[in-house]
Amino acid sequence: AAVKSYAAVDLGASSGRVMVGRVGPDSLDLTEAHRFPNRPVRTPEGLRWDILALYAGVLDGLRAAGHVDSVGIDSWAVDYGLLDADGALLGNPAHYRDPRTRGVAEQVWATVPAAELYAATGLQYAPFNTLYQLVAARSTAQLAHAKRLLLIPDLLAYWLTGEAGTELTNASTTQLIDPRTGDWSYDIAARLGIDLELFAPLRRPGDPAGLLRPSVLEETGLTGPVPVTTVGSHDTASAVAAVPAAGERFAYICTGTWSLAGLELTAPVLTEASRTANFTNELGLDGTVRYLRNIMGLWLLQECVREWGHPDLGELLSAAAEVPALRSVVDAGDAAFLAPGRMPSRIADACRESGQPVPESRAEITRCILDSLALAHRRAVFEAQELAGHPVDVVHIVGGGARNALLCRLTADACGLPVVAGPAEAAALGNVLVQARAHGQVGDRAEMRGLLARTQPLTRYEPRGTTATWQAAEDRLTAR
Ligand code: LFR
Repeated sequence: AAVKSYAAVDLGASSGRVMVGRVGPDSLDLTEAHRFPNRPVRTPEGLRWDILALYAGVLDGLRAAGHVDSVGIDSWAVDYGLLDADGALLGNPAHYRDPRTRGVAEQVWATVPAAELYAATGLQYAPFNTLYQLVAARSTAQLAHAKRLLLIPDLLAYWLTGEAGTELTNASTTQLIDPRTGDWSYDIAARLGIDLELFAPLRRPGDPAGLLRPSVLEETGLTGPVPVTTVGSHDTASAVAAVPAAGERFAYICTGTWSLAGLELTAPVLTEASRTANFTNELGLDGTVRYLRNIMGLWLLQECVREWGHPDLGELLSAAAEVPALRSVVDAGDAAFLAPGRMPSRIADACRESGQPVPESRAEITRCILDSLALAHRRAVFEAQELAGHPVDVVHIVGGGARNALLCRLTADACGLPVVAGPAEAAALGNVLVQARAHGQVGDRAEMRGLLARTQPLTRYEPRGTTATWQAAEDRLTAR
């Protein structure tokens, strides 16, 4: 039977890549066609994405990929570009770490109380949710001139094909979608003066998204027609689709710049307890709900490594493994760590202020970060089970952190559950598999996951020791 090739464009906060997935009746392999840096730029107006550099990287990647049967695009969530009446981009998209949303949530809650907002949208509070970004931009000339808003993957798909749509899994991170209906929250938008007409029509993973334009074919040397297929365009939705789990009793942690830790559910959890625990109900494939918490993730380490001039990561992690466990921990869910810069001293400050030993060496700081992440993973996995009434027997770690053995081992120990690590390129694989499904090559989600479990190398970590020391560390954190 035929093998088909799919290009998966997967854009992360620090790099983008174009991967080629080859799918056969019982085979799945992934190779990298092109990887390019994603360097946000601090402009006088604020922190912005260099969207043209990203688009150039996508075109280079498609050229390097060669013939493919289809193209799918996923990226980080919440951010968008605005187009004018001619369809031209109005400025560089703002970065979700840009401080322009500071204090905006309080303003929004004065109109729609936080509890009501959660009951209607199921989205955890994060200052960067698109809703807050749009309110922050309310009186800008750019928004006044905008006729169309496209989320990042939809913007790139528009440039490639000329067709505009709003992909649902990513739309669910705007805080303007009702997770019960999968349709817009018309009432919330109206009360906050957000014009839903800015958004292109909703489309779902698997839907066709147009054909590469003639100029794009020319630019990339590809022979048409090449269709673009809608995938779970939120990278986390694609990553969850590629969790190689069997059955339903699993938790997942999508690791990378962020750790997104939680469950796949069939219905949202919109209770007040869920809101105060800051769990989010994002939408996944096939009407599923990604019930999860955003944890600051390897961002904490990436920022330290940047500050230290990029020392060898392998050596740093081996040294960290030798440092005594759980000497000091920080709250890896704390929005105080959101902005870039000075990360080692911000972590040291947090330890000092909470009366813990201050980590000094690079190894100690790294250990503090990994212990803190494992602890935050534990808390999210436990609380999600409780709030959703959905018990699990195993934790799957996918994404870049699946390659970090120390992080996986500590997470298994902290949770007292086995951890299955891999695949590291989960977002790209989920992207490929949704395209393969749309092209009739794989069946339902369970079949996609079975194919992953059979074809991808996975590492299992059994929990060691007692979880009491982790509980004690958690009590130390929450006592404050
Ligand atoms: C991960 C991610 C998270 C989202 C954050 C900001 O890459 O997409 O799911 O909360 O980036 O968009």
